[in-house]
Amino acid sequence: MGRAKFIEQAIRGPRARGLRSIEPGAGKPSFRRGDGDASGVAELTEAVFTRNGLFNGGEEPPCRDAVGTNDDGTVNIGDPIALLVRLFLGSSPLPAPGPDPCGKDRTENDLPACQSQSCGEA
Ligand SMILES: [Ca+2]
Ligand SMILES: [Ca+2]
Repeated sequence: MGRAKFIEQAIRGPRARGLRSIEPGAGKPSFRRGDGDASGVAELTEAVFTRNGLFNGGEEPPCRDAVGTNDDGTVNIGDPIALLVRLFLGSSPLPAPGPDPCGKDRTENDLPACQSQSCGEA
């Protein structure tokens, strides 16, 4: 639900709000899906960063949920591939949140919750 709809329902009163006014993932920290290095932008370097972390002993991403671009609850080679397909072939958007704007993960998985530095504080 967008902010405008939430405000509209808040103005109309509690009967109109119901449970639909609760954002999925409310209370969770926010991040941009695909922005694995927390730079604020999901770009080609993310795919390289993730691949290096997985196979070349590279740096661990600060937010594993962000590099989990296909949102299947694991980080593997499918994630940089999903990002590359999105960036260069214009496939369907990555699962929420993101990569723009910041948001909360709307699915439950075993990846640790993370607050991206580029998204401010939770
Ligand atoms: Ca980035
Ligand atoms: Ca994944």
